Amino acid sequence: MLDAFSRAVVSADSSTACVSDISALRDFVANGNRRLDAVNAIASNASCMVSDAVAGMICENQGLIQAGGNCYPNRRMAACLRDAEIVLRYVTYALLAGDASVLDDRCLNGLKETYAALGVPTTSTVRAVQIMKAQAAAHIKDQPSEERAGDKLRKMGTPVVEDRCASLVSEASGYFDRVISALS
Ligand SMILES: CCC1=C(C)/C(=C/C2=NC(=C\c3[nH]c(/C=C4\NC(=O)[C@H](C)[C@H]4CC)c(C)c3CCC(=O)O)/C(CCC(=O)O)=C2C)NC1=O
Repeated sequence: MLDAFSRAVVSADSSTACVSDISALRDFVANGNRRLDAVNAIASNASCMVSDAVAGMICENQGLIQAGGNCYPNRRMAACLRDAEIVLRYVTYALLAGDASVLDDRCLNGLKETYAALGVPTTSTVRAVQIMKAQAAAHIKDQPSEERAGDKLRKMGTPVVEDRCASLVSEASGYFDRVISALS
């Protein structure tokens, strides 16, 4: 598993050079508190995000919870909720580390094959991941919508800078996209 620092060392080493591009690492340090706020925004809303994403996925495809569907019976429903939580957790690890390797190596490696063997439908999984991607963006920006969240609306109240952490939103989105492409 690598993070932004070890990644810089490994890349420099593979071309037998010293770490020369310090500016990206300097930014990583300078914006460290924003990164921690972003991770916290996801982690502390995780159970709500997971249940909402899986509920949304099922609403759109109710065959999943009928006999023969992959969220039926309750044992599979529980496995599905657990998997969505696992994916979200590894995305937050990657966001914390500033590097996707923990997500790739410990979560996505072999997942497509596992799902194929178990008959877990990847299009539905991808839908749940897309919903979590949208939720994560809203929570990092601390702009969850009243329309979608209803009385569960919860704002972190952390000071959010002018660009609403655009670079962290796009970095997090990239990790969700990695999950989607690993399953597709
Ligand atoms: C640390 C990384 C890690 C991952 C990622 C992981 C995934 C994982 N998901 C599994 C099962 C499963 N995954 C699902 C998930 C779903 N079914 C649906 O219809 C939805 C589309 C979707 C939820 C979004 C289901 C239902 C099962 C059980 C399938 C079965 O036993 O028939 C299994 C088989 C073993 C088990 O049931 O526990 C693994 C290994 N395990 C790990 O250790």
